[in-house]
Order: sequence, then C-alpha cells, then structure tokens
Amino acid sequence: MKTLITSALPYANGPLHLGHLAGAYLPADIFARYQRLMGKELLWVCGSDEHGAAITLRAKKEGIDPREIIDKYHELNKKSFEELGISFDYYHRTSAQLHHETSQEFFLKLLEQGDQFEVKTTEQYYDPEANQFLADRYIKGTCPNCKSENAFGDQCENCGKDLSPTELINPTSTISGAKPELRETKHWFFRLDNHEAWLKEWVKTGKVDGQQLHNPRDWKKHVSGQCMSWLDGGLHPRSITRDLDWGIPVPVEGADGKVLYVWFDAPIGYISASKQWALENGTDWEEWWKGEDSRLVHFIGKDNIVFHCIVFPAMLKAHGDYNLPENVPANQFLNFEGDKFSKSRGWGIELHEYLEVFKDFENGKDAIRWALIRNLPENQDADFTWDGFTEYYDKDLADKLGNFFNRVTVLTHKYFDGEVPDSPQEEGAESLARTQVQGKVAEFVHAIGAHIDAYRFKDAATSFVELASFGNTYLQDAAPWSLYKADPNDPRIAETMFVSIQIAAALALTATPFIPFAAERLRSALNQGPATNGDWALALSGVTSGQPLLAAGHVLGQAGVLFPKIEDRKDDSRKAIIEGERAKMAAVLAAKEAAAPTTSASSQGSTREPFKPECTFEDFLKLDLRTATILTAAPVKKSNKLLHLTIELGTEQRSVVSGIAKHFAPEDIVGKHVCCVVNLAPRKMAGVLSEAMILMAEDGEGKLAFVSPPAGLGDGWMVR
Ligand code: B3M
Ligand code: ZN
Repeated sequence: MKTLITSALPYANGPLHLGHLAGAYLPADIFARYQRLMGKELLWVCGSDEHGAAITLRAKKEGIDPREIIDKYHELNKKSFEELGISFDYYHRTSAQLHHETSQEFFLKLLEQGDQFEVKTTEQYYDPEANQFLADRYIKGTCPNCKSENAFGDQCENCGKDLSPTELINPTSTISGAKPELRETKHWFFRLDNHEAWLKEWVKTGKVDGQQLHNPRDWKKHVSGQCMSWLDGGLHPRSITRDLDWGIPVPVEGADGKVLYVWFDAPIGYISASKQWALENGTDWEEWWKGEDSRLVHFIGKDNIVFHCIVFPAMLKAHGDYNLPENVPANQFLNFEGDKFSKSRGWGIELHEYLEVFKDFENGKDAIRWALIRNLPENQDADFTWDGFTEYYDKDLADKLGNFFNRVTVLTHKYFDGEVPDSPQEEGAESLARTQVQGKVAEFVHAIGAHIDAYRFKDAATSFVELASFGNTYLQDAAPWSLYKADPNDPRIAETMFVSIQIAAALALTATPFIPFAAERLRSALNQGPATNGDWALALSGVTSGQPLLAAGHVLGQAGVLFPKIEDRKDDSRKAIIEGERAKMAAVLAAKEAAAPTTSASSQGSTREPFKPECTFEDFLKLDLRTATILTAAPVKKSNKLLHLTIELGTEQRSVVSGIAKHFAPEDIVGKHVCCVVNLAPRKMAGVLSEAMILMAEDGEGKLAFVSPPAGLGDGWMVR
C-alpha cells in the first residue's frame, strides 16, 4: 500500500507562523516519519502557491514584479520548514513550467468532456482608472453582514462571511481607489452542481458508485460537518477563470488576458510536485495518484476544507482516473497567547523569526515542535502560550524523558561498565515481572503508532509521555541502588537495568516522529545511530515477541543532561529569550491600549480646533509641499508610536519617521499616495533620521487620515 500525502501549499507572499506549522505541516511530518519508520511506501509533496490576487495586489502596491515576492518567500518558507525538520519529499512551486503545463492539460481534459464547464458572460467590476477587471480580492467595501469597512470582495475577514463583490456596500478598487463599474466579461464555470449528488453520498457514506472508498467514521467530525453544511446549501457552477495578468493562461482561443483561478491550479500543484519528484528520482508518479494500491491524504487547516473535500475531489472525479482522498484530517486554528495571530499587529511569532531568536536555545527546534504537538488544534481551536512552551519542555522532556535517560545510562555505567547486562529469563517472580514490563512496552509502542495512524497526534504524544513515566516509575520502584547497597551481586539489579534499557530504547525510537533532532541524541546516548526506514516495524515485531531492543553485551553511550530544565535555572539565557518574546507581546498590547482612548474618549467630540493666527503668503511659500508614495513602512524599535517610512519623491527617496503607529499597520499604508513637507530641517526621532513630514487630517475623535492626491498624479509634484 502506497500513501501519498500532501500539505496545503502556502502562499508565497509572506512568512509562515506557528499556527501554520501546527495546522498542516507538523502533523503531516509526524505521520510521514512514522510511516517511513514502519517501512511503508510514502510520498509527501508540498510547495509554494505562487498565484492568486493577494500576490499581485502586493506587488502592485510595492511597485515590483510578483516574481520578486514569490522568489523571496518561496526560499524563506522552504528554509524554515527544512530547519524545523519538516521532512517533505518534495517542495515544488506553482510558477514552475511543469505546473503550468499540468494545470492546462487538466483544464483541457475537463473541457474535452463537454459538460464539466459552462462558459458564461457576466458582469464584473472593472477599474476604469487602472483599466482592468478586478479580482474579488482587489475590491474593498463595507460588509453587508457586520458593517466592517474593510471587507474584501470574496470574504469579510472580520466576520468570516463569504461574499461576492457585488454584495459589498460602497465598493472601491484597492488598486486605484476608484469606484469600480460593472462590465461584461466571459468566464469558464466548473459545473460543481453536477457533482453534488455523488459528493453527498461520498462524504456521508464513503461510497462512490457502490464502492466503499473510506470509512466515514475515520473523518473528523468538524470536517464532515463543514462539508455537509456546504453540500446541504447546494452546489453551484463556480468560475475557475479570472481576468488577471498573473497566473496560468487559460489555454483556449478567445481567452486572452485570462488565467486559471488560483484555487483551480493550486491543488493540481500536488500533482505537478509529484511529477517533478518522480522526474528527479527516475520513477513513476501516476501509480501514486491513480493506483488501486495507493491512498491519498490531505493535511490542511480548516479554512481549506471546502476546496479539499468538495472542489478538488470533484475535479479529480471529473478528470476520471484519479483516486479520491481517503481522509482530510484538517486541523482547526491555533491562537497565540489568547488572540489570533496577526501580522499587522505584530501578534505571534513567525517561523523564521523563531529560528533566528531561538538559534542558541538548546533543543530549540524540538522544544517548539513538542509544545505545538502537545497542544495541536486537532478538533478545536487551541492556544499557544510561552508558559505552556516552558511547561511542556520541563515536565515532559526534562523531568520525564531526560531524567530517565540520565539515570539509565549512569546506572548502567556504574553497575555494568555501560554494558547491557545479561538477564537470563529464569523461572520465578522476577522474570514474571520482566515479561509483564516488556508486554507493557510492546503495548505502548503499538499504541503510539496506532494513534498516529488515526491522525490522533496529541494522543500519540500523550502515550509517549506515559511510556517515559512508566519507565521512571518502574526504575524508582525497583530501586536498583538499594539492592546494590545490600548486595552488589543481586541478580535483580541486572534484570532492572536490562528492562530499563529496553524502555529507553523504545523511547529513543518512538521519539523520532515528534522530536527528531533530540531523538538522534537519545539514540546516540544508547550508542545507536539515527532510526532508519523500517526500524519501528522491526522493533514492534521484536517487542511483541519478547525480543530485546538492545541485546546483552551492547555498550551504551552517555546521556548527560539532555534536556536541562528551563524553570530551575535562575540566570538562564533561555529564560531571557522567552522573556524577550513576552516583552514584544506586552508592547503590542500596550500599543493597543494606548490607541483605544484616542478613538473612544472623545472629549473634543465634534468641536473643531480654533483657527491659528494669521500669517503672510510669504510664510506659506516657505513650505515646500510635495506629492509622494510610501514605499516601505516598519515599526520603530522601542517605540509604539512611530513608524519608519521611506517615501518616493520622483527624483529621490527619503527616510521619514511618522507618529502614526497606533493608527495604521505598516503593511496597510505601503503604496499610499500622500502629501508631505520636504524642507523642514531633518531631525532624528528615536534614533532614526526623518527628512520629511507626512500631512495628516485629524478629526475630533483623534482619528487620522492621509491627505492623498489622486492616484496617477505621480510623485514629487508641488502642492500649492
Ligand atoms: N494557498 C491557501 C492557504 O495557504 C492556499 C492553500 C492551497 S492548497 C492547494 O491557506
Ligand atoms: Zn463582515
């Protein structure tokens, strides 16, 4: 049986954070590593999702080519995954030629069938200033549901409602700020409605055309629940083309300027990644996708359920020869210290940031993996906290796992020069105990694996910790040190150490999917190399039939203190690192609080400030006012008020420090057209040079707005 697994292709337009890792990558990594250790044939593909309106929008705002963005984040995300031990077999990208071809072929295959698509001319929003049709994401307006003013044409991120652009109140184009107008355009719609009946049957019963493809009870409740509520709402034809200049061209005549919708090509990215992998390894890809002896599993976050459980399966079925996913063990969301991860507010920690800040933190990569695994949002949302991070490390890894290894190796060296003692199976009470203990170990090794097989990664980790506790209790109760004191030749000492070493070996092996870096150190403490494919299967059949994992005569290494406790040490640099992270979040909270009274406590209400005393026209002429565009924006260190901007003045760029941090998120103002004073004497604020001042309008509530010239005017022109 082959297992093909996929993890959601991250958009290459920004870094990933801990929530992403806990959603679709870490669980898949545990699963993949375990299957390999079980000697199973497994292929795990992923890659960057490099199309879509979000990427072009950002490129437009920053005035750069989308390529620059995707190249940067493809590399960054790929590297973060590698460093955290996420063991993909292939990390591809959807801008690759092979992917473009694969997607176009897929589209044409569906087109050939005649009834999978309908071509419709509909009215869509068009930006008359930017001269282009607007992707849903390019339109902002007021949400009809919650009245948030920042809803997008496809979704309101405030209340989560799916929207279509025409539902927005007061729509504006995010490209030019213009009011969009409706114009006719032609698109290809995938007839999802034709797939509704079998999809319902499949989600409910696991059967298609009478054939049992999976057991519906194996699917998570929240996954099938979300699918059923979609299906019950009825499926409708869905447009799978867009008027955009970035993406995969629609490969038919009369489709100039149109590309495939990003959610049409992205899941096909799993197929092209498999093709590329096969190409580079001189092997076949089709058997993984189409073979009867192969199963497909998608690891994703809950926001991608519909695409992986309804749309993509319909595409695969429509194509005709592909397997359907056997399971889609989607995770819910991970929050961070009680709130949603938010890039704009600086809430949370990104993977590359963690890797940088924690680079000298002993066991840092395993520590974060472990903290996330113990708290995975498998069936409901979960919350990551630094307290939890420290606690899981100290209680599980330091107190239980590390302590056990330390004692086992130290005692074995003390009593037997490090050699696994011979403990012949004898008649009598002691050997009965030994058989029982070994039976327990076999049960644990089996249970950990069974949980992983069933996508219960938290339960698997719990069983793993229980095995470590079991080892500690066994050793503590057997107390070989007391036996040794009474009689160094007591045969029970050998038996106790022999059994303890077997437990340690089981731990070192089963640690591998969870904490792969530390697992190698655990194994080397037992003088074993890293676990390799098939080792778990061998160990399982060994322990089940009473065979030792480490035979008498094998010489152990030294464990030392593998996981020094964090809490115990007074002046530990690791504590300082964690404190640094807490301080960052405290600053974000402080900024939020400081901003709150400005907008709510309106002592001034609607009264306007009195006019200033008269000045001369000459006074006014002294000021040099210009149009400009904000090119970059970033927070100023140690200040919650200031943003550091660079602005484009047409003939030069300048550094500007502006006291607007409590009012605007940096990424929201990049690309803004502004007016500014350019001839004030430069000055430093919070150590950063400011060479111009941005003009802002302020209302009676203290709310700020940019004084913006119309788009298209250009930079550096005089305002008088
Ligand atoms: N890039 C959305 C996301 O990152 C999308 C997933 C594609 S999976 C085929 O959440
Ligand atoms: Zn809303």
